[in-house]
Amino acid sequence: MGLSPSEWFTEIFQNEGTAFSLQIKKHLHNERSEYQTLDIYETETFGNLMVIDGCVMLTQRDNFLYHEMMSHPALFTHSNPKNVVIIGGGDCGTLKEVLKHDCVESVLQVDIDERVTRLSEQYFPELCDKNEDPRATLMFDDGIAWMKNAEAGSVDVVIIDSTDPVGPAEGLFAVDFYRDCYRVLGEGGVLVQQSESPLLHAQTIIKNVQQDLKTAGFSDAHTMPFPQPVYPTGWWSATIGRKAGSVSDYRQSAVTAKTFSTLYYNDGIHQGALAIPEFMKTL
Ligand code: AG3
Repeated sequence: MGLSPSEWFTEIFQNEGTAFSLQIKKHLHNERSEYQTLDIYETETFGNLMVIDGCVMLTQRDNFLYHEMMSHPALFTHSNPKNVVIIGGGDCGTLKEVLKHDCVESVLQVDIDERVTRLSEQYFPELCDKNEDPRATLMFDDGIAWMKNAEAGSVDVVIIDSTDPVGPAEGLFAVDFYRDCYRVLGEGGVLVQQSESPLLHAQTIIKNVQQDLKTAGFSDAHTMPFPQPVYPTGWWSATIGRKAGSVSDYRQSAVTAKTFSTLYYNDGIHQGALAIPEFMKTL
């Protein structure tokens, strides 16, 4: 990883024989935190870029796609989301989207690595400008342990905004963790988990997430594909699980009447994300 002589940052997807590159102006920051290696670059055309352990996390130009799809479909699937917990999400991009919902009374973000948030405050200030909202709490702790100890039925929506399922995030893609989420969710609770690339991971990670959610007790699980240019293959997904009822039922009139602005998400996008691509129908 790092800079090639022509000043490009490249994330190589070794197993897939592909890579994604961004031309960079400057390497702004590098550190080894207690948990991972963190890099920030200024790119030529995508704004600032955050990289964790060599994997692209977000850029200023296109993070809205991911953060909007990690939040709004799940929040509009719950009938009245008041208490939201974000596991991971230290850059605060998901938090910012969740806080756009007036019905939300509290959002707790539990990320293991405080340095991710501190760097985001510095290099992605537009994602952190709602962190002082009295409804928001930033906790730096192990999300798996937090979920194990949380009170049953105390949360309406759980959002798992993690890195790839290797290293610290591995335990977030596991049936035991989903069982804890299920217990902590109230009646009508909704969970959403970032679930990697439909092109690369349909038969592996996505299939497992869907199956594990059902094993943990969720009545329905559905994977929503969306574009994300800077991640492997440029095509990413989020998988929603619902404690009772179908993921296809959502508060459609509330989406149409929403008063906050988004750059990608709207009712047509929500409906489109509920469609199942042919090759994913057999998962
Ligand atoms: N979470 C998704 C990271 C997965 C990207 N994978 C990769 N580049 N290999 C990003 C955190 C955004 N809040």
